[in-house]
Amino acid sequence: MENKVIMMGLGYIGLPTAALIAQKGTKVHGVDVNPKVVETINRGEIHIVEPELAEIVKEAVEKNALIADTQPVSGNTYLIVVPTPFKGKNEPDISFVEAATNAIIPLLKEDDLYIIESTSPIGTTEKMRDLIYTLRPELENKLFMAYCPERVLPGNVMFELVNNDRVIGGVDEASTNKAVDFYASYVSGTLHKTNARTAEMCKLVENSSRDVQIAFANELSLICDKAEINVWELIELANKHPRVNILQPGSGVGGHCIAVDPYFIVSDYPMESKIIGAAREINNYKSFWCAEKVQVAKLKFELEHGRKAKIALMGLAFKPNIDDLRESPAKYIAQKVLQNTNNEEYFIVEPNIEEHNVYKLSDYEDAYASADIVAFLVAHNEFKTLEYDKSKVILDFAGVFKSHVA
Ligand code: SAJ
Repeated sequence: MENKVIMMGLGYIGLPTAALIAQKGTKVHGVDVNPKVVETINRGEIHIVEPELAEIVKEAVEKNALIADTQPVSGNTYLIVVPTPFKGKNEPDISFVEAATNAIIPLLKEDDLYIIESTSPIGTTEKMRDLIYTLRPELENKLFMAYCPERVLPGNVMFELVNNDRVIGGVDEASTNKAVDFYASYVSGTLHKTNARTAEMCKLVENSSRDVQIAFANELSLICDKAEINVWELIELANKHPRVNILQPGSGVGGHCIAVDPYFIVSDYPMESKIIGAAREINNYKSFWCAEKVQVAKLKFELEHGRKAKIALMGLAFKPNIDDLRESPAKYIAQKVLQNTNNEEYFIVEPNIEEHNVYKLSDYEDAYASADIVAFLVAHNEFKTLEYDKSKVILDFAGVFKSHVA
């Protein structure tokens, strides 16, 4: 029988994956709770920003290989690619995974393959297996179930979906093997077999590892600020050691993955995850510290010059050269600084977006030329074309000039 994939969730990962599978010749029925998203995709258009995605979706929809809908239909392979947000104080909320699973439970039949890709707390796949078999006891041990985390970097999704290695963990060996066969149809990276719990943990650990490493760099930046050492130079020199590879400090850690996933471990294993929890605190504190630095610079300027400073806040995105402002430390810093305005003049800059619903955006060159205090919150490429101007107070949090912060 021809394989048919039911993709539950058509967001940043679900839609590119659905389009890619459809492009490779498998029929995909994509499901999203948002009717607007469904309409957009069925017109052959996309609702997210991702290079190369638009053409692939258009082609897949025109060929009838990809159909979007608000409801699932019967298929052979079910992929759960929905968000796992927080509830309460940093506790993962798997209700979307549960809802998507509940929606397909009536459709399941013998030999179907069920895969979760959503970032999930450890034990989620087993929990969903138990839920499915409680409601469909006649299918017990007749389904294949696995967890396979996505690992793609926004902005490079279409390449990484195909080329990255994947970690695939079934609830039993037969499930792992069946899931490996499925991914082999469109992934050219190596497919690594494990069990479901290890695969779930692997995703959380990858992002936690990066968060811990960035926290180390951010902690160094705080120490160096007090010790009057240029942290950028220090890290470059330390990295000349063959076994040292320190990441870059910044204005904090943002995005919906690295700043989020470590909490999935910390909330379930609070006593054990000391470094992982501390890294989250350090990275969050770094953003607070940057906002305080701007405040201090502003007051100092006023005392020294007897007038209000003009201040440029350079960048709002969560990392360089993207237009994504969600969970952005730069946005947090801007909000915090602007809460304490006292008739100073501000220039808010984000060259990757046209307009913002709250802030009036300024051109980056104009803002830089006009400001007395310039705080680099993100190291966008445009900013690196500016020339270091000694007459200004430059708070180089993002390493644009790799200069000492104040
Ligand atoms: N950052 C630093 N210093 C650095 C590197 C990054 O401060 O040296 C900051 C960035 O500015 C940003 C944050 O960290 O605020 C995260 O950016 P990122 O580029 O490191 O990662 P994301 O969130 O875009 O994507 C990550 C990736 N995970 C890893 O690299 C381990 C990606 O492969 C995952 O698929 C993605 O999370 C996800 O979906 O989980």
